[in-house]
Amino acid sequence: MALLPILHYPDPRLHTRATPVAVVDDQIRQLAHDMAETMYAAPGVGLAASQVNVHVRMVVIDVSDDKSDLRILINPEIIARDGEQECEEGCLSVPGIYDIVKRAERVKVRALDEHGKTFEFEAEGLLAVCVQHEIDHLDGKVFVEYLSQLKQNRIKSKLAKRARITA
Ligand code: GNR
Ligand code: NI
Repeated sequence: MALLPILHYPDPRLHTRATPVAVVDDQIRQLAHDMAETMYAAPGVGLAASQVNVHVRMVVIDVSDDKSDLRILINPEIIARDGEQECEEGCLSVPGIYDIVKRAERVKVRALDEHGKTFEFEAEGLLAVCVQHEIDHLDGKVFVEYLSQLKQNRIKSKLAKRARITA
C-alpha cells in the first residue's frame, strides 16, 4: 500500500482527459487500493486517478461515515440522470476552497469493478454528486470551473500564494 501525492489546482495536468482502462489487471487493482488509501488518509469521499497524475479512467468513492462502502469504478459512465441539486463541494486538489455547484439529483452509473465485470447502480444525494465530480476529473474538469471567472481567478491567486509559502 502507498500514499500517492495529489496534484493541486491550477496544475495543468489536472486538465488531462483520461483514457479508458483496457485490461483490469493487478497493476490497476494495486492503483485502486493505493488511491483508496490516499482518499481515506486525506480524508476525502472520492478520488480520481487524474488527481494522482495517472490519466486512466478509474475513481474510488466512499461516502459512508465509517469507511465501509468503498466503490472502485473503472471506465465509469453516467447512463441516465434526472433532477437538480445544489451541494457545497470541496476537492482534494483545491484544498480549503468550498463552493456551491448545481448537478443532477440522481444518476444511473455503469462501470467495471476490480475484476473487470460490468455493473450498474443508481445514486442520489452526495453519492450522485461525488460520481459526477469524479467523472469530471477524468474529463479534465475541476469543480471550480463551474464558478464565475472572478471566483476562479481569486482561487488561483490564493492557491499560488499558498504554494509559495509552503515551498
Ligand atoms: O472529499 C471530497 N468531498 C466532496 C464534497 C462535496 C462534493 C464533492 C466532494 S469530492 C472530494 C474529494 C475529491 O476531490 N474528489 O475528487
Ligand atoms: Ni475532486
